[in-house]
Amino acid sequence: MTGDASGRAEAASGDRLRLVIVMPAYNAARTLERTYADIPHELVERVILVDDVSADETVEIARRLGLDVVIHRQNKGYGGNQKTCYDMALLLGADVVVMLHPDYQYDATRIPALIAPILAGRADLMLGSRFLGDPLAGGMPRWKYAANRFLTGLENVAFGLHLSEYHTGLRAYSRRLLETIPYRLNSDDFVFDQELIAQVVAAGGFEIDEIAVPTRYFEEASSVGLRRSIVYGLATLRVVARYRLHAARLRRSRKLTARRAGASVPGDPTLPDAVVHR
Ligand SMILES: Nc1nc2c(ncn2[C@@H]2O[C@H](COP(=O)(O)OP(=O)(O)O)[C@@H](O)[C@H]2O)c(=O)[nH]1
Ligand SMILES: [Mg+2]
Repeated sequence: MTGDASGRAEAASGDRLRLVIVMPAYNAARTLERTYADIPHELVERVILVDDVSADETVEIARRLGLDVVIHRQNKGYGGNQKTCYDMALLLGADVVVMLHPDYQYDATRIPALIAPILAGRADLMLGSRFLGDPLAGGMPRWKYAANRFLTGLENVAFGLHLSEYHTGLRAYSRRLLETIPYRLNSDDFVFDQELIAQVVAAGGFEIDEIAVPTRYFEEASSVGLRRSIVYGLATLRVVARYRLHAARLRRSRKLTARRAGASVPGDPTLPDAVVHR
């Protein structure tokens, strides 16, 4: 546990809402400490880092910083990493969960603004959007900017939303949302993030909103090149198509069928495929 309790928000019942930060990590040694330092610790109950078999000192640094560290036995990928992140956060009693990349790409000092609508009961999914600011000025490559704009436009039409971007790595969720959405059925790859949004839309009854976050591009902040981006883009198109077929009742999708709210966490809560250090 980090920080003191005084600044934490209080639930209507008077209980403090537990904010848990999860960091899906893969070779984050050079950026983890900076990312961690910017977290508003006075608001946070726990910070969990899930290591996807990094080849660098990510785990040692995370332990030194006092994070809760979970180590995958084998590399699962970015989506597989997030599955462990959310399983752990729910298991540890999180009321609100923030997903923060440990690569210092997203500004962790924006977390209070990001979670405020969830704490106020006005939103269940909050996205930190780079496109509410100036992503090109922040160093986003032009081709990523164009691809993001194209996919975002398509997703807005398909989902009936008006978001400025869907591809951000700074997100916050209510516990109710994570308990309802069958995220364990999603891809273990980057498209996990898009599948989750499609699930939220398909479930209905969840408010999605966004706040502006600065764009930060530098060498360690991005490992995804053209080839992986093309795979990701095509996978995103497939998510959109599957969503439309599901919504039109032409082809039902199990992934897009919400679980009962309050149902237990899917998968084995003892996480047999991971080693937990606390
Ligand atoms: N588990 C896992 N995480 C990865 C992998 N590649 C990248 N990541 C994580 O996924 C996040 C996004 O990747 P990144 O390269 O920063 O993508 P970009 O910023 O969108 O270009 C980062 O927090 C990485 O630590 C991987 O192969 N496995
Ligand atoms: Mg990044």
